[in-house]
Amino acid sequence: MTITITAFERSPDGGKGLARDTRVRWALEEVGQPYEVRLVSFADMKAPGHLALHPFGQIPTYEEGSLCLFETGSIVFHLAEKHAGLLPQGRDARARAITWMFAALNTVEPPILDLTTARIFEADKPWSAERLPLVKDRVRARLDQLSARLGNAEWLDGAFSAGDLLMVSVLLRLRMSGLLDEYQNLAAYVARGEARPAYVRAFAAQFAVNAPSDR
Ligand code: GTB
Repeated sequence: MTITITAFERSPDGGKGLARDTRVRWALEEVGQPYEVRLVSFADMKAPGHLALHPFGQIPTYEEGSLCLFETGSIVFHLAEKHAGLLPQGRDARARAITWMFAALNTVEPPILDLTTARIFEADKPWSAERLPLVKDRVRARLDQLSARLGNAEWLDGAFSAGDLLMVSVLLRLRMSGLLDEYQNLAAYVARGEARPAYVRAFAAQFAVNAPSDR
């Protein structure tokens, strides 16, 4: 059955892979599923056709026959349950990998998103300089804990899993801030994720759409 996802017609990041379709493309590549992409403009995302797929008017969405999903955590989980490669076989190991998926999205991603808001959307506010260090420290608090847990391990809990896929995807967003490089093991962890052939293919696919051109 054909899988179709949606992605930005042109991502504001110019192909850095930071828009959330990249993590879905990555999961699809990890489990070896071909997919098609429907590119949508900002206006398309808020039009009734797209809102029927995604109530919040965002990308990415996922269609597979009559199944329509939104939320990257749900899409990655669906793929990980349906295909081998992203969740371990053992019941307890599987539950732990799923726990890391939630940790990435519920515990680590929120302060990182807050930092993006503070750095980009609030930079011109008179209180920005005072707030930014507080926001950065909240990110550091999470990174301290994550770094301590990861230690010298290759992945968060044994073999690479959907938990790592989401955690690396979330941490990638920090690179521009310089905060990731304050943690040698986390920077190496992210680099290991980026070096996976499936990630390389996913990144190249989104880059082909979003890279700045002379046109
Ligand atoms: N929780 C949802 C999920 O995980 O699926 C969040 C989805 C989401 O935020 N989608 C964003 C979107 O559609 C795109 S990824 N935004 C449009 C809107 O809300 O109107 C966020 C994003 C956008 C751009 C960059 N960038 O250019 O660097 C990075 C990340």
